[in-house]
Amino acid sequence: MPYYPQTLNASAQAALLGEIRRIIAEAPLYTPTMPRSGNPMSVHMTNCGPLGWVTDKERGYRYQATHPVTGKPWPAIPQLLHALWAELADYPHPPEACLINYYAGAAKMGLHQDRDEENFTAPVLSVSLGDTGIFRVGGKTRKDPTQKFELKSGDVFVLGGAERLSYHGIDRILPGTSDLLPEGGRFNLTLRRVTKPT
Ligand code: MD3
Ligand code: FE
Repeated sequence: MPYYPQTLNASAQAALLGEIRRIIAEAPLYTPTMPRSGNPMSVHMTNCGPLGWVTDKERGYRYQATHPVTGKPWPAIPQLLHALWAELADYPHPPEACLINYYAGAAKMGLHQDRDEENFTAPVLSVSLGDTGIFRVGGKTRKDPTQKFELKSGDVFVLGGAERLSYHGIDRILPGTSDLLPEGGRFNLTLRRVTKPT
């Protein structure tokens, strides 16, 4: 499991948080809803990059070029994240989407696969900021045994190759484990390649 603990030091975390604040000012966090049921997710989301991952009751999981509430194009992916991808992803094309998840208090994310991309040859690169998240990762089927990791502020995870389609989720957030966010909670950023390079 390519896990890079404490890859971002305190000043890099603060710089990245500043970029996230700027992105959210332009592309606000919104509450996604599940396909069919329309149930709200507990995680709030926005994106940056040419494409963003969204979901709603009517049209389900997909990537699109515009924010579902404002209708505007997503802001650009910060240079700092492009540099991290170039350093760690081992993939010769840039990411197209950066999903920004925000977990307040009791937010969690159930076990799932990331399979809305056209291209599974590229890895997914995750960066955590703020309170620690209890991350669970298993195998290619929902029944496979899972391993737990504590994702701390500044940690980076790269899931590629055979692990790209592993089931994974966030069980819970440990409140008060980081001083980075005055409001508490956790941001997770995932950089993704969506399309096949032409
Ligand atoms: C394992 N996010 O946005 S990131 C997601 O912390 C998502 O917000 C979690 O799962 C979070 O889809 C986990 C770590 C991660 C990201 C992508 C993966 C783990 C992965 C793709 C395949 C396997
Ligand atoms: Fe995921």
